[in-house]
Amino acid sequence: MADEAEAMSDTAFLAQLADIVGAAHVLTEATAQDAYVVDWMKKYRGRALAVVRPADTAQVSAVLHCCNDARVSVIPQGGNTGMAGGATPDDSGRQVILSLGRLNRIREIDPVGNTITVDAGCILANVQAAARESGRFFPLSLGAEGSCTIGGNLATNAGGIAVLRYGNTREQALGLEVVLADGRIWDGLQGLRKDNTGYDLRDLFIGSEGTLGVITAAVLKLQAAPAVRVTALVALPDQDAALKLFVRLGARAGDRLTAFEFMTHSCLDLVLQHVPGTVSPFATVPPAIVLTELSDTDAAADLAGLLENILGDAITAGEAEDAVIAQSGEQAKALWRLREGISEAQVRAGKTIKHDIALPIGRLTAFMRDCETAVEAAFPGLRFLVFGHLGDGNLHYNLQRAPHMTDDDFYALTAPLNAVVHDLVHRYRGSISAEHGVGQLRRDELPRYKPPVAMQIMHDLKRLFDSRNILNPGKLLQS
Ligand code: FAD
Ligand code: 2HG
Ligand code: ZN
Repeated sequence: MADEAEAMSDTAFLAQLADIVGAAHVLTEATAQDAYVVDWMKKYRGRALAVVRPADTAQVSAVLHCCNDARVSVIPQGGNTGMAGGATPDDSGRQVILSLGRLNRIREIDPVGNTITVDAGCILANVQAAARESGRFFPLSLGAEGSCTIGGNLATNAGGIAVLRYGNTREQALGLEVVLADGRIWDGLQGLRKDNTGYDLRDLFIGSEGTLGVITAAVLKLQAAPAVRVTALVALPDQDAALKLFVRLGARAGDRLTAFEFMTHSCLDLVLQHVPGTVSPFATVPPAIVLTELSDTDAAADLAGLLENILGDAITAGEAEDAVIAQSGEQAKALWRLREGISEAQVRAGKTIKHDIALPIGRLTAFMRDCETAVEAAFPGLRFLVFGHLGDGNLHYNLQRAPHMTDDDFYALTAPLNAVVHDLVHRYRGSISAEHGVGQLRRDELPRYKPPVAMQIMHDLKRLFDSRNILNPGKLLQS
């Protein structure tokens, strides 16, 4: 009898949603939902009452109003490329996935204020293209840019490969439009560069991972387009050399240093083995590798000469063994593929336990040494895949199973392995989530490392914004 009543109320509830967005945009069949209920890493799988695809802010507002009244949880989802399980529903089959992909308009480009206003469901690469077509540059860039959305980037405060020069997603945002849990709309799209009228609501929503409100649009900063760019892959004798090279490049190239990405030899090995079409420019895979890029808005700047010179000095000083400078855009792309293919290669190679950590830059290599020793002592034989945005102090400290382990044996190590890595990160005064967010992946670890006062304030804010706990419950914070 209860099941029948629930089924009837589900029918009525789904009909309400269909009235708002159109029946074709309320997906209830398992096959239609498939791409939405599993995350990119295929680590999390949930079930959903429906996937709802609104077309605009008014529809998002009406859907949230309806869900809040019915106390149905809502999981905001953009491109579903997140790495913390933040966009995957639980397995109750009672939650609604709110997919923002149809909110995909470029609303306005302001060439005087140097801003672009976009719907939250715009794919990042489309925002980059719109900026380019208007003679400007939108600098946020990451491996998933062909499918992640601006809303997801803002909700996770994504980093990526140009943070060193331009900052995280937060630094790109001048304003937001957000729908609150009860359907009210906050229009914060003035796009002002100065506005000291109290608490900064924009910064509260950025990085809130869909737990405080649904971002429906944003005003983003544009930059002058780089006219010249030079990319190099550098072979290093060891990991310590990476920091020396970083300091050397920073001192000579200043803010023309746009990217400084690091990987250990096992990452390059993995890419060469699993990503079709990749070729190493080095005869043997070096112990450590850096991919670096300089760029300038002045077409006359001799960046190739400058980089050649700096790398030559680094080789003379023993800080680098070899370097390849891309001679064309195609070659630069091929070098980037070696770096950006690491995530894809990991998925193909098997299960990975990931750590996305931030550390004081100067202590990175000391940390790597200490952590390797600690992990090896506790869990001998694991494969280390250490890479990341070294210039931002951000490492992806990932591990794969030892040859003698089954996947299940390996996954059973997750909690104790996380404790070894993250306790050390904490001792080094670092962060256990640099750029991917907390989602469900790090939720239970957060209270171990975040001060109780900060946790309390976050819970208080959550209650204030979402008193019925319908927005992405169980993500970021324990419910
Ligand atoms: P989703 O995965 O759909 O959602 C992520 C979180 O944001 C969820 O909690 C979701 O509920 C919430 N959310 C989504 N849209 C909204 C919205 N409109 N309003 C409110 N909440 C919302 N990340 C980096 O930081 N740096 C990298 O270099 C990087 N490289 C990557 C490379 C690859 C190959 C892949 C697969 C991922 C990478 N990521 C990286 C992770 C991921 O792409 C980013 O975190 C991205 O910002 C997520 O965007 P999305 O639209 O896919 O969000
Ligand atoms: C990257 O920098 C992404 O490539 C993904 O943040 C990291 O696969 C990962 O762990
Ligand atoms: Zn990254």
